[in-house]
Amino acid sequence: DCSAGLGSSGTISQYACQRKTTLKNCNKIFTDAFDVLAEHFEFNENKGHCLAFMRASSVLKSLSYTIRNYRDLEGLACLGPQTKAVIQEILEYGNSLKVQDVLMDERYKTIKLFTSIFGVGLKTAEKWYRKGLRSLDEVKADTSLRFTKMQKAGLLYYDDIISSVSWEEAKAVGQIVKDACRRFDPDAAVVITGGFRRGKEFGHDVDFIITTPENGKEVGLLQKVLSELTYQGILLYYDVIDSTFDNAQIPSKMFEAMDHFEKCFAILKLKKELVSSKQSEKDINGKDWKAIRVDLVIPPMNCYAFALLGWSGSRQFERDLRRYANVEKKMLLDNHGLYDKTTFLSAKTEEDIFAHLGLEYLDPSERNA
Ligand code: DGT
Ligand code: MG
Repeated sequence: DCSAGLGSSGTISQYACQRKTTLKNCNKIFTDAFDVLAEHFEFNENKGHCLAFMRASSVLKSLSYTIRNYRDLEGLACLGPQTKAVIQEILEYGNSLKVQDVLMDERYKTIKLFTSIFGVGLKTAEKWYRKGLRSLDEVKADTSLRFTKMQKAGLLYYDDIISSVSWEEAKAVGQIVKDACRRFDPDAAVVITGGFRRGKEFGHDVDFIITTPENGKEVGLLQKVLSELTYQGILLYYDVIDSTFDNAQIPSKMFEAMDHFEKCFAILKLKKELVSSKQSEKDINGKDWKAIRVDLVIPPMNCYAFALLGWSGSRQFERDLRRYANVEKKMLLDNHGLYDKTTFLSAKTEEDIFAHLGLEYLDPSERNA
């Protein structure tokens, strides 16, 4: 339960990797507002303001008490005049005018709608907005647009993909992926990562890390698994990104950069009969399946712990973990490894990586920053 105030004994770290952030959020009224503002600044490519609101939101998510007055903010990291002003406004009036304005803003609403399509990023959404398009129907009807294969799939399965994936559905997909992998390598390790590993009940996709105990044996596995899923008739869409991984590569400083492992962005057809709570359910059109977004990432075993840590999220947790490694330890961390000045530090488990960084281990359920 969330206690009132009196929480700010001691200080709270500016780094999410030094805070425990569970899914229990005592300050949702403030963090929802900050998340909207962060997204607004992201859409306007104002990185500084976007980051400021994301960090402030993350700090408030880690508190075990609800902010009830301005004094509760004492000793909290990452709160500047701008974010404090929003908190003050919400404390006084129950909401923020700036947030209300953003939520009503036509550009914000349209960019949010368009970027919710699988395969549509900020640049494309903006281009469509500038063309005067405002709805999905208008986008679909515009014959001058050239859609990528990914966007076509995104539009075709839009309603299924926008309705979030439940843990029950994720488990059912997990069984399908595991069975397909084990067919070709009985020792293959198949782990659900991302938000579900952090204990979320719903997600926008299901993320998997797949590897084999023996380094190198993972090569070729993805292609076999994809053939198997195609044979089963449940692979609705896939895009394979080949590995560009080089063991000698020094970790990149750029967090947002995609990692170098072989991976696949897919859409799977999940039969409702395979989901325990949805047995024999059909929608009005008699459709007895749901399209689910699935990411498969295939690192070699010697990178397994780094890949698992990097894909478990949350995004803010990952950003702060790398920033902490960089600024406080003068090391470089990414999804492939940890580099200390001249040497790579090896790790078999996530615990090893936290230990290398001199950090207390955080369970995935405490990484919901
Ligand atoms: P969700 O799926 O919306 O419920 O939430 P998450 O936390 O599962 O987020 P998701 O699926 O977008 O990504 C899972 C984690 O994987 C995320 O916290 C960071 C990592 N990740 C995903 N995509 C990328 C990427 O393009 N680059 C890097 N470096 N990391 C990524
Ligand atoms: Mg996910």
